[in-house]
Amino acid sequence: MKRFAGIVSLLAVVTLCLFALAGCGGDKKSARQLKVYNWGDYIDPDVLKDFEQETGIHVVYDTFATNEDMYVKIKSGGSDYDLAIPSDYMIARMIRDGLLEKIDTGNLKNYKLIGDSYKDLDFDPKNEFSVPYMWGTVGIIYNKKMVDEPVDSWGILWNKKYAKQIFMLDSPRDSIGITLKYLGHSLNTGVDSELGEARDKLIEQKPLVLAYVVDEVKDKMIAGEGALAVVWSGDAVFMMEKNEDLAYALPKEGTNYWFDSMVILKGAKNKKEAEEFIDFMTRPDIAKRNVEYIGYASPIPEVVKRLPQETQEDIASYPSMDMLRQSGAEVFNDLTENLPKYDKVWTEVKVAQ
Ligand code: N2P
Repeated sequence: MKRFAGIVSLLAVVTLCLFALAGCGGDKKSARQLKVYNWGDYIDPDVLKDFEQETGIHVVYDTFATNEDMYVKIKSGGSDYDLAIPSDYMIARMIRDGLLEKIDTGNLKNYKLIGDSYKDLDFDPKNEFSVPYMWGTVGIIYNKKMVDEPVDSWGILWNKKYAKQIFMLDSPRDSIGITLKYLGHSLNTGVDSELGEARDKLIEQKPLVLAYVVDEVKDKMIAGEGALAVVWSGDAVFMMEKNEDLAYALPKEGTNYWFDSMVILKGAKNKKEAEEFIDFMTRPDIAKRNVEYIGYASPIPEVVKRLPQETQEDIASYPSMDMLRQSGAEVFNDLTENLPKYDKVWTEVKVAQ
């Protein structure tokens, strides 16, 4: 009998739980949520969990590999994201297209912690639409065991010695951009002959390229599957931590340096939640955890100060802005009417045999 009573009360408990769960499900409308669209491998996953736990906001999280992929998805509508993290030139384009909401930085307790060098930048001159997340450069990661000459020029990516040992970034602005720099042109050029030269150079390089990749490059270079790869700085830092044969170089012809910032998308249903997320990501302890996990550079001086001295001085992590500008490094511009020319170059490169 005792056993029977036990079973009955167990059943009662189970039923109650089921009702409670159903209640939660039915209550979905009032539960707070946030839809985030970020680059792959661009956050410490535990930070996301902690945000949900601290705020009770459920995060729906999706990733993209390039600015262009992100843009197409958002522009086509129906994706419903509240927040995204594009780069400079893409932010300018999204502002121009009316795809972004203004952000009330007055609601952000931690906004004041962002360094002045990361504010008032050309792509958002009054800081109305974006809050800096990370910044960095484009460079070459190489395996010292496979490359026994100095890596100081983009030209090495055209050296036949490294045929089928080179990874290029499957990202139009980056791959066309570094080729333009190698040829001595601006990576924002609209001059047809210069873009034609870049196209020819990239087509000439194709037989040497093992693959055009984005996030997959990390596993491949760590495993020693390539000698040279064009990568973003934070990914280089991540790889160098895992394989000590790897090193990062910023070629002498200059490169691209970039800023990725958090934006709120036009018509976002969860604007308040998006602001809470931005403020959370800007909190120094949280920003530091992200930096340590993904390898990229923080625009928050308070965070940088807390990193080991050698990281603060490492050109892969924190090259000085002066050094970059002197080397002719440039930020990508919104290409406006010249954009179709770049799209055409990239398509021609991709289809070439
Ligand atoms: C990380 C993406 C880095 C962003 N996978 C480069 N702007």
